[in-house]
Amino acid sequence: MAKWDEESVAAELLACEAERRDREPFTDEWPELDVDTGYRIQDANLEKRLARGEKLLGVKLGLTSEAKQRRMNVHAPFVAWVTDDMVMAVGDPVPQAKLIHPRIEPEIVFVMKDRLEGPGVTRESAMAAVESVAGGAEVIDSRYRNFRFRAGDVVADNASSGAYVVIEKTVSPDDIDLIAEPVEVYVDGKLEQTGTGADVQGHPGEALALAANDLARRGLAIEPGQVVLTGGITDAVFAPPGSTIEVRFGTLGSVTIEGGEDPDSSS
Ligand code: 0L1
Ligand code: MG
Repeated sequence: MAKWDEESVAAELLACEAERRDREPFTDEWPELDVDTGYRIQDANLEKRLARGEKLLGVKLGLTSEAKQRRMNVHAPFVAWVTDDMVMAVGDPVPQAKLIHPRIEPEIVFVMKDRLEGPGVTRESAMAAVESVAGGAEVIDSRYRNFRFRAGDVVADNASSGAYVVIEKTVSPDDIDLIAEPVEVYVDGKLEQTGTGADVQGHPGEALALAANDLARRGLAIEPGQVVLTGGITDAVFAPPGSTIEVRFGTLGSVTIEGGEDPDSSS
């Protein structure tokens, strides 16, 4: 009999998160943990998050850019959940005490006006359902050692969710060229990553459509008022205690995130 099943993997992932403990990917021992199994585990853990009082705020996509797919060696995008427990205000430091090995990546964020339900959603119909666009940054964290995982592992792990911040400035989707929108990521003042909105599936609206169509396979939709993080535009940068990360967009503003204090230091 396999050592792992959906229930035990779900419980172990939440335990790793609570204890700030990483582990080897489950697929090392349970290769049958595929993407569909990963989604059942992800949804089971969303239910547990909601049962303990977290509020569902929306959806995040993972691995929608070539840069991210190459780095993680997983070559398909996927969908996961964001809750209010993951929200950072502008100016908040990286919540090191909750995370194992945080990394930061820039994201285009949509706030939804209308319900978006697949299948058959296109970039155009997806963008017509968007209320506003913002820039943001996701602080990803993985329950897998050295971020080593296969597709089923990372889907089960809610796509390496950790925390995220949305820059206060918002624009109407009609007032921004999302393909050309540039972003730069600085670590301790040094430029480390650059990209544009085109790096996200050619246009972040394609990622939004992809999310709606993928959720439809599980009978789910994106609801009015929800946020959608469309996926890291560039590779993520490490955000250790004491570091300073700045994410600077062309028109969507910028945010500086301090690495914060080392929760394991005794002083
Ligand atoms: O750990 C990872 O990089 C997987 C999650 C990807 C998140 C993203 O691409 O936005
Ligand atoms: Mg992301």
